[in-house]
Amino acid sequence: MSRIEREVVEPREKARSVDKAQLVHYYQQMLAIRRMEEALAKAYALRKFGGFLHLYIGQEAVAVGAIAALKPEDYVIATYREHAHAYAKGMAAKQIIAEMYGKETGCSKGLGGSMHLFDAPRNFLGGYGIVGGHIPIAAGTAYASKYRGDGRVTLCFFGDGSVAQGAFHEGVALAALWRLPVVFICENNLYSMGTPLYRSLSVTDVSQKALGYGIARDRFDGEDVLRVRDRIGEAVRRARNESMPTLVEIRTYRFRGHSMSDAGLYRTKEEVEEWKKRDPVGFGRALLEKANVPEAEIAAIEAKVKEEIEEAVQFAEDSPELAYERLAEFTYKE
Ligand SMILES: Cc1ncc(C[n+]2csc(CCOP(=O)(O)OP(=O)(O)O)c2C)c(N)n1
Repeated sequence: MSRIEREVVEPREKARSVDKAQLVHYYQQMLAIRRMEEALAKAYALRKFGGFLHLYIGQEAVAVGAIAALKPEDYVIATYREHAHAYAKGMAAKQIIAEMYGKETGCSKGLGGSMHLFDAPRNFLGGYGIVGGHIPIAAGTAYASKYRGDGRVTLCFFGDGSVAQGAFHEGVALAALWRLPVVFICENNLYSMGTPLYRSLSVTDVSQKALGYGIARDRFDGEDVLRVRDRIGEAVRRARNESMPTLVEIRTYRFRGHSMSDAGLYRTKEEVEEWKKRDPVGFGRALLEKANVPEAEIAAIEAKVKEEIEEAVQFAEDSPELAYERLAEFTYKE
């Protein structure tokens, strides 16, 4: 067992009573994210669109579980691996896929593409391409909420590669000092591109960074959507009721490469296969089976998801590109 593998072993919580409709909803969301990204990978390989594409496959329970703990008026801000967070916050697969294709019907009129999804009405404040660059922005939105007294919470997602960045410390320090209603979620998928965490941080328990700022922390494995929802739920309550930030480290794994051009030479096939045994989508299906949801009902959810994603791809294919003359309209404001 490698050093990385040893770090993610932890005891499981006891069984909980669960609401069937919620389980169905979480499974539908995780599966739709998985299928949407598989469709995106295929389209990218067929050169239907260019730029970068960082897939979230393997981490689905984190975005779905954490965002399930929010109210619609709460803010979510994320990095370049943000397709899942956008979908879980309510953006339609159509709008996401069309954005990747660079089409006018995309959420940013096709001008952003992957890394730049944004949906102001749903309070999804974006993907950001600069590692850690959005963490002070999250402190800013939480400051605005506190100043206005609007009761909103900001969830800020970032990778383990952000933790050594100055922006991380700046954002967390101010959030702690000013008691801001924000939850910092480090999605620790063990690698920053090809660099394992122990080569970039001397203390690989990321949650310990909270100690230096005097804020609450939590740390757990992220394959179980219900665990993620419940544990992030505690942090969200702390933010909303006590106006106090929390730093949460969720250990997870990306099954695909860092981006589409990553050959994955820094990890073994065996390691990837080992993690696939803890597939959050498979875990979600097992939760439905445990809750005695009939196989036919699960198959119906799966068929509906397939249809949703196929329709979204078709929508993107059929959509027009933004007319060249309109480009500046969204770039400059007089
Ligand atoms: C400030 C900055 N430095 C370097 C890069 C290049 N870069 C893009 S992604 C990445 C790795 C980040 O890894 P992590 O934060 O762990 O997120 P993950 O990709 O694992 O989700 C790097 C170094 C960047 N985008 N921004």
